[in-house]
This record gives sequence, C-alpha cells and structure tokens, in this order.
Amino acid sequence: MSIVAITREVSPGVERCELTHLERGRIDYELAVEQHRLYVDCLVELGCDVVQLSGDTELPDCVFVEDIAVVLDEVAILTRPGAASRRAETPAVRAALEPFRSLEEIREPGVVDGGDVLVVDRRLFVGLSTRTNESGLEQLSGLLEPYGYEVLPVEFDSCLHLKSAVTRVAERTLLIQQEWVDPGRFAGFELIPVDPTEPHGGNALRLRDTVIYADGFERTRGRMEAHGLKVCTVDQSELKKAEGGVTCCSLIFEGRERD
Ligand code: CIR
Repeated sequence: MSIVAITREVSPGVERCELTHLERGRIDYELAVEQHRLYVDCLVELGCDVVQLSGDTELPDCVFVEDIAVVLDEVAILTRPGAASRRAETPAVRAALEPFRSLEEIREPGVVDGGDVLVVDRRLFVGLSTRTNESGLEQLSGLLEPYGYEVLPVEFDSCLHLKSAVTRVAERTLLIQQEWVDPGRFAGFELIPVDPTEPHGGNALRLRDTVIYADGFERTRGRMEAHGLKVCTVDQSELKKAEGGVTCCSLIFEGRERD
C-alpha cells in the first residue's frame, strides 16, 4: 500500500507567520529550509511518496499544510482555515489532493484548522479553538456522517491546536498533555502523559510503526520508548518559533487514486 505525504516548502516570508501563544522571535529561514528538508527525508525513508508543493513568499504559514485539509480514506475536506491570512493556501493543496480523493469543503461561517482534527479510525476528535468553530464542526459532522464517521467536540486550552496537546502514537495509544486537555475525553485509549517538564511535548506524528517527534523532549521520548514505540526525532527549532510541530508539516494518507 503506498502512502502519500503532501508537504510544502517553507515560505521565504515565514517570519510574518501567524502567532497566538508565542512572542515573535527571529526565524532563520535557511536553517528552517534545511530542517524541513530533513523532515521530508525522514518521510521518504519511512516509505512515503512525497508530493512537495512550492512555497510562496505571500503565504508565510504555507509549510503547515496539515491545517488546510482533513484527508480520510473516502473523501478529503478542505477546511477553510481559521486565520484569514491562511485561506489563500488552499488552491495549491486542493490541486494536490484532486487526483486522490473527491473533495468537500467547509463554508462560511465555518472555520476549521486541520491541526484541531485528531482522526482515530472512524472517530474525529475536533478541538474547539480560535481556529475551529461550532459551524465548522457541524459541517464536518454533516459531510462525514454518510461515510460512518463520528465527530466529537473537544475543549482544550493553553495551545493553538488540539493536536498540540494530544496525538495518536500507536493503534490504541495517545500521547497527551493532560493539563491542556481532559484525558477523560479519551476513555478506552492507553494514554502516555507528556513529562511535566516538557509541556509542549504532545505533538507526535505516527507513520507506520514509527513515531516522528521533535528534538528536545527527551523525557517524553523516553516514556514513548518505554511503551515499546520506535521514535525518530527531527530538529524543528525554527518552525517551532512559528508554532509549528511535526504533524503540521504534512498531510499523510493512503495513496489510492480516486475512481
Ligand atoms: C499558525 O498560527 O497558523 C501557524 N503559525 C502555525 C500552524 C501550526 N499548525 C498546526 O499546528 N497544525
């Protein structure tokens, strides 16, 4: 089974990115490009067919393709991102997805960022945030119900997206920052809490039997390894300053062409 990863080059304008919880700091563009190249190499090594889209100076956050779509086996939903500055990122992602999936889209007044959507089998946990509203959630639910998906709202705080606080790291296992999101919402899963000294360690990208994870969260990494998980780390020092993490920089899905 082929796995496709859509990625997008870092924008030369990345220093003008949206910021919600962080103060603006200097982002080394050249270093960000190099780190992103290594991230893409990691996806290739793990067996992905990477479709890399061109960056755009006018789209400072375009590297964070995760927010622009939710891709499921049967359909992909273009999200209408919550930050108006990011809506022009959609056409390139739409064109990249078209060969693979029939497309639906979230419409005004709905907004959704893909970073708020945690998909676990037929369930979508959707964070209500500054980027994802009730209308977006209801539209997601309406679009996906015919395919048998259940959309569940989740409240959280202290971070930009739900997946900054909780991500799936194995079939039945979630990595979670319990101070930001109520673990009770995820009954039935095995939970690995981030180490209390690493509050930003909740974002991990599961790819086949490996977890891609950012450098700098050694204790939480140890917790995952103690659960028998294989963890591969990447340096994201620069995109971290843009409030990005490992899941944000790709859209990963089974590479079936649409009928
Ligand atoms: C933004 O605020 O939209 C970007 N600077 C960061 C987006 C990160 N995306 C994600 O966590 N899915």
